[in-house]
Amino acid sequence: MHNLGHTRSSMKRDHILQTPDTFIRTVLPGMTNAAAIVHVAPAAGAAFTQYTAELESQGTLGATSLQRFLYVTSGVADLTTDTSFKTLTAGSFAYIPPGLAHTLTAQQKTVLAVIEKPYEPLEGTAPSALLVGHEDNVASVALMGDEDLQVRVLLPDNTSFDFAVNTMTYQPGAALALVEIHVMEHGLLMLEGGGIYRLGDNWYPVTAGDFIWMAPFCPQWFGALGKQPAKYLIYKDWNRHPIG
Ligand code: UGY
Ligand code: MN
Repeated sequence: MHNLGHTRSSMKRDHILQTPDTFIRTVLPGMTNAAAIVHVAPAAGAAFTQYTAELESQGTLGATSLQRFLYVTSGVADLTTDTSFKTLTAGSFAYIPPGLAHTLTAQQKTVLAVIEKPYEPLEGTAPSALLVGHEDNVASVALMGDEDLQVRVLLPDNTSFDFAVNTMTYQPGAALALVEIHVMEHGLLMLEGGGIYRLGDNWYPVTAGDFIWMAPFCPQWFGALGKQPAKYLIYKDWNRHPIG
């Protein structure tokens, strides 16, 4: 049926909710047998770019000189550099430092969350080397003592990284303990389940497949609804002074 111009997607000064019915696919330079859904980019006011890459078998990502983070939502892909070869499966993630030449080739249909950001140098610190891991091997920690809200911090929390990427899993009924207002911005991909996201003065029903961008200081709160856990992948800028 025709949607008569309705969508849950919303674009406000300090946040974007982008739902799959409004996704537009494009091909970024260097991508082959692949499409990108760009969720947020500097054009919208963000300091990073996040997109979903949908790769056919043998599909590849284009090159970047920026630091890049990958998280596999489904499929299998090979990440190759001059000195390493890693196979990524669902739940695998990779941190690729700025300037490291690499190729990412799908073995089968594969979907990845991709985050790219210019590295913010910090005196006395160098960017991390290539890092590849799997979510299952990352310890899960209760947020503020709430066992029903588990966080996995995927990247080591040290100043060689200027951003963090975490997964957060809420049991049905679990919620953030407060409305957060903070200087960090977020890119958020709903992976499983759903609930209600407060963004600014708006309350949105959200579900797996949705993307949210939160600008710095966007008031934010989430409560999980339904009978299955809600889980999201969340990016934030981290470990740097706000004034740069
Ligand atoms: O890490 C965070 O700031 C996280 N608790 N924010 C969020 O889930 N909206
Ligand atoms: Mn937050």
